[in-house]
Amino acid sequence: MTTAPKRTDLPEWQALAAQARALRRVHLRELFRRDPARGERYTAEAAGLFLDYSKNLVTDEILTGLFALARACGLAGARAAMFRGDRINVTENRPVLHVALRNRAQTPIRVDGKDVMPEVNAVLGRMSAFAQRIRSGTWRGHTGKPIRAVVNLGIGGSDLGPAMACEALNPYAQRDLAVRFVSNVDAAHFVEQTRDLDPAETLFIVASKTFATQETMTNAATARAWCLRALRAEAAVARHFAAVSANAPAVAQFGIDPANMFEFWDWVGGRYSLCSAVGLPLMIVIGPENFTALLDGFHLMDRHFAEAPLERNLPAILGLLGIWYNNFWGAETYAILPYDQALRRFPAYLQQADMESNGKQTDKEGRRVTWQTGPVIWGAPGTNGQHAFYQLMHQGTKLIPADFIGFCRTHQALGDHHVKLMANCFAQTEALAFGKTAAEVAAEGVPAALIPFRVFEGNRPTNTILAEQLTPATLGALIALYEHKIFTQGAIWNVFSFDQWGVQLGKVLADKVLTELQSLAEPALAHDSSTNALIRRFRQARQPIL
Ligand code: G6Q
Repeated sequence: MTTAPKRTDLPEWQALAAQARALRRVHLRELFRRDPARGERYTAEAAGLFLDYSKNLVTDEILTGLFALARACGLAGARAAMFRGDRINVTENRPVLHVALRNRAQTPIRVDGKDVMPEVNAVLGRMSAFAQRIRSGTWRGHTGKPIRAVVNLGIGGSDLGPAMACEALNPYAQRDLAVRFVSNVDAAHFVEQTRDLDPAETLFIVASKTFATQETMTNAATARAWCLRALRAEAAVARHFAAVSANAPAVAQFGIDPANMFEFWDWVGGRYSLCSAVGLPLMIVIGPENFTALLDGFHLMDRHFAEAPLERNLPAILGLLGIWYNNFWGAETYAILPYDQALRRFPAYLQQADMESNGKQTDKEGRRVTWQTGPVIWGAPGTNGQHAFYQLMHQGTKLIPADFIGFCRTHQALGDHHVKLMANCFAQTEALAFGKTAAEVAAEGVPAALIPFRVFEGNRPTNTILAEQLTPATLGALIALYEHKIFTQGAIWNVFSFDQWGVQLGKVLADKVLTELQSLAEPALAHDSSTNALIRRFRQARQPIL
């Protein structure tokens, strides 16, 4: 291990800390007054996304300082190493190449000297042929009926991406094909999602990189039994099950026809896998052409991240602004607020992408970090959030930076719904930034005693991301924007963003307890007194296993 300087010892870091102290006395109202063109100057655009970052607590000097920090932390070198296919996932000794999955330019990307693009294209081609057969009804189930429902069985990275994107791209869906997602090991999830489905018309996609995850394997076994109970022939499995995995032997052992297995590779992280075969349910639902448009959007943002100077680079700007609040203003959380019902699941998707990537306590040198790393990511669509948690954002005591995401055009042009939606989006960022002073409240005729309760301090920072319409390409660009924002932040915090030992821990922890819960004889428990007592209590009241 080398001994790179601690991030907090960098002169660029210390300069920013001093600038943050100085800026605390300046209000956004003042920053906008000083520079009337601020709202036009602090903007950037790429891959169909327009970013307005003017409502942030920054000045030209601070932005210069943030870009200098990115340079001092070697962001450009780290970025080049990822695109080149270096083994930057050091703790798992793997490259990180989700960018290869959507490398529409087809430039060779080599892993151990071998270009991965032919394999990537081959799997995309097989997915596309399979998707067409399901969509056109030429793929028949065991009894000869066409498929009407696709059920994805997967969890975490093998669930959140396609589940989010299927909802986001609903307007592009083939509406006579239902798509469902079962992730939780809680049987209620499987039961409720399949309640109204006919096994003869249902296709299960078992999506698991490892093909060993407890939840997914349990749901897959239940699905198999559900299917066979109705169709009464082992041969039905081949017509009603497909697999998405990096583990071919385990797929074969489960009984899924290798012809229905769609491969991905260990250099694709689960939370970065939407463009791999993990996107199969999405491709079936929106069609290969729209899926390709999604990949095109991802690729445009990838190129922008790789090539644009930091000062105009959307992911770098978003990442650095996040660092500014996380590390220099003490913000602990970050809100994602899409003004689009179809992006309902986008905050949850980013929660995984961001928190699993940068929720790390050890720097690349193996030292305990002495600076804050990834924030808590949360959010909900507007306008719903306005009637719930925005109160705390406006008048609470915590600083919550937020991204507002909206679209100029809607797929559901119904009356004045969309203009009302976007009026709320713009009005909220304005109110968060500028607030309402005591004088303004008094001028409204509010009694003196009530004025303190009606004052809004403002100075709450937000970004606005505006695009023309939520198309497959726009969604691709939007996801890639956040992926590379996360990459930027990981490079600056000097953490490994592409492993997830905390998730691995969860995967093994439950096994021991499961044996104890299931054992017929009273088990000898050697946990702490709390865990022992909980296990005993559960055993006393538990149902027999059916
Ligand atoms: C993602 C994580 C995690 C993973 C799931 C499912 O980056 O590693 O969310 O995707 O645990 O894993 P499998 O695909 O192997 O079932």
